[in-house]
This record gives sequence, C-alpha cells and structure tokens, in this order.
Amino acid sequence: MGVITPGFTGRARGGDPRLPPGQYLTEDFPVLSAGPTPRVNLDKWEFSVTTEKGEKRSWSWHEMTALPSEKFTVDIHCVTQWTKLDTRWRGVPVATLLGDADTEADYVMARSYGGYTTNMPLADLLDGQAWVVYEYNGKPLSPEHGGPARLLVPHLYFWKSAKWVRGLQLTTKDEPGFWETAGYHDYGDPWREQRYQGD
Ligand SMILES: Nc1nc2c(c(=O)[nH]1)N[C@H]1C(S)=C(S)[C@@H](COP(=O)(O)O)O[C@H]1N2
Ligand SMILES: [Mo]
Repeated sequence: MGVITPGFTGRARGGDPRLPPGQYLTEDFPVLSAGPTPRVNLDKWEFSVTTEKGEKRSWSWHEMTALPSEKFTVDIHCVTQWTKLDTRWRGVPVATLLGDADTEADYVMARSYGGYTTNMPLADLLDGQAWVVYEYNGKPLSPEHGGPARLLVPHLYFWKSAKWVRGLQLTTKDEPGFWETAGYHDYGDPWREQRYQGD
C-alpha cells in the first residue's frame, strides 16, 4: 500500500534518488582538467605516502598493481553539476596503502603529476571510501581521465578525485589544495551541496 507519510517530501521528489541536489544525469564521461595531461612513463611512475614526520613509503607501478585490488561500481558527482551513475573501476583501497603508516595526522593532501593538489580529511579515505584506481570499465584508465592512476573518492565532489595521482601527504593541519584555494568548498559533500566556501 502506498501510504504517504505526512510531511515527508523526500529529496529530489519525482527525480532519481541517487541524484544529489542541483545535479543532472549524464551518460557521457566529460573530461575536466585544469592543465595539460601529463604523460608518465610506467617505468618511472611512483606513488608515495608521506607522513607528517616525513616518513615515506612508495610503490612502483609493478608493486602497486601487484597489491590486492577491488572492482567496484560507484556514482560520481562533478561540481559543474553532472552526475554519472554506475561507473566501474578497479583499484587499490587507500586503507591498504596507509596500512602501517605511523601517523597522528587528520588530513591529507593528494598530489598529482602536473602539480594538481586537493585536500581532505584522512578519515574520508578509509573504510572502503577511496581507492587508487587504474582501470575504468575493464580497461586501463585513459590519460585524459587520470591514467595511469587516479585517486577516487566518490562520496565527495569529483574534484577531490585527483587524476595522475602521485602521492598522499599526511598532515596535522588542513591546508587548501588547487580548487579549494580558488574558492571551492574545503570538504565538498554533494549531498549537502558544498560547492563553494560558505555553502
Ligand atoms: N590532476 C588533476 N586532477 C583532477 C583535475 C585536474 O584538473 N587535475 N580536475 C578535477 C575535476 S574538477 C574533476 S570534475 C575531475 C574530472 O575527472 P574526469 O576528467 O575524469 O571527468 O577530476 C578532478 N581531478
Ligand atoms: Mo569538477
């Protein structure tokens, strides 16, 4: 029986419940890059985690792709208002990479080949919420979408998913990255529509 609870309006009434406020659905996969696409030779590629004390752990391409990986399907939400449902990826959970790091840090700055940066709380990268991905739709991640590997943090706006990621720097103090410095929200929760500072 379709009983309507008085006062319940729901979110996006009549729309897709998987669509956050102010977003529209797209079938394509737009490319958004603030600069040129860096080309990184896999022989030279390296990913590192650096703690606030400067201790560094790094992985070569061979080592990264030899780690246990997960295949998963998630929705992604760009601050320019497109949402793409059911995107399929494969990658290494960030928790695996942080595993034995000796840290008291609460924040992370993701750093990319090409110089892009983006910040987030460390807790948002744990518990199955974030991956370093290297396959999209069953194929190697293309350079324009961040290949060889990108960070994927699908519960935050897509600018937090650093393409061409080369490392995570753990910090005790929250510092703004590229878009956050330019006025975008420090945290960027699409469900709370945290697009810009002050939202
Ligand atoms: N290194 C890097 N990562 C980046 C960006 C960028 O310009 N450089 N743009 C961000 C933004 S604003 C978005 S919406 C997504 C776009 O990813 P896509 O091009 O695969 O759609 O990447 C994010 N990660
Ligand atoms: Mo974006």
